[in-house]
Amino acid sequence: MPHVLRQNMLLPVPPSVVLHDPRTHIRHLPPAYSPAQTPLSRERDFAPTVRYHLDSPRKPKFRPCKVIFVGDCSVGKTAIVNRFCFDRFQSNYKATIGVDFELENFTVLGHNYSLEMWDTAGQERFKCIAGAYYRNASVVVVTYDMTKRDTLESARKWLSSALNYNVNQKPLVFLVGTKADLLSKEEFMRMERLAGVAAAELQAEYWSVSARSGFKITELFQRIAGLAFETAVKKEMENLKDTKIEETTQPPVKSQSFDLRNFFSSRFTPQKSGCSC
Ligand SMILES: Nc1nc2c(ncn2[C@@H]2O[C@H](COP(=O)(O)OP(=O)(O)OP(=O)(O)O)[C@@H](O)[C@H]2O)c(=O)[nH]1
Ligand SMILES: [Mg+2]
Repeated sequence: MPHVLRQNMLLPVPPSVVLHDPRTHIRHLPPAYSPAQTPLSRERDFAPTVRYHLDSPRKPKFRPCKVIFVGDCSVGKTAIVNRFCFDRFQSNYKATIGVDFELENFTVLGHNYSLEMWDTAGQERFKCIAGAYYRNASVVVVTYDMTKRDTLESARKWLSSALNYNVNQKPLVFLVGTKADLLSKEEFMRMERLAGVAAAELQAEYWSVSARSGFKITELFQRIAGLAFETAVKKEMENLKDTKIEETTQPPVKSQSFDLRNFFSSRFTPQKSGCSC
């Protein structure tokens, strides 16, 4: 009776396994789409100073990173966010009204890090509403439709209006061509060449993706999270350095005198109500 035997056997307890989502678990700096052409980091990994800083026993906490998606209407902004966040694709077009918001949690080098994704409307009539959500963006993703060249020409306009709301910081800029699945190989290569020139002008990192097939979607979001995280750590390192310099430039306090008269007078004044017992 093999089933009885198995019941009575003392089976070893299986080790508890923590499963990480490989999409959102980042241990090395994800590479650029074309590492030779990016104006952002060309390194294959996070800077050693960043790893060293994070090794300290103090566990730094990082604020969520604001990522804004801008571009002409119907270029596929909502589709790329939905493909990454929910692994779904809808072929019928439903215009975004104003702005949509999604939060995605990552683990980068063992630290929690979230991307706040602000998917803005491309339709002109919503522009004034969407503009209000551009502020404090750490990352700007300018999106264009690879099948429509005029949407690439609009990229400059979208980027400059996003940067106008972010004059105090320098966001990381990505130029993303969508709907790569709809192009023949020749059309794809021709469009990438044109977009590469535009990306260089805009000082943006270039990516071609397809929300329909999922081509390069995960890689793009991992790259955004990895670079934004590295930038946040470097900023924290700078801030710490500044506060240390401030502390060392403060004159040392040699002695302090306290006026104890008020302290003793309030303590030893007899109570008006007399003894409480
Ligand atoms: N074939 C194909 N179609 C796509 C792709 N991405 C988006 N689409 C289609 O393009 C249309 C517009 O996509 P959306 O993501 O809604 O465009 P949007 O940029 O968010 O548009 P607005 O919200 O109006 O600014 C939809 O019909 C999508 O199904 C893609 O990668 N491949
Ligand atoms: Mg949309």
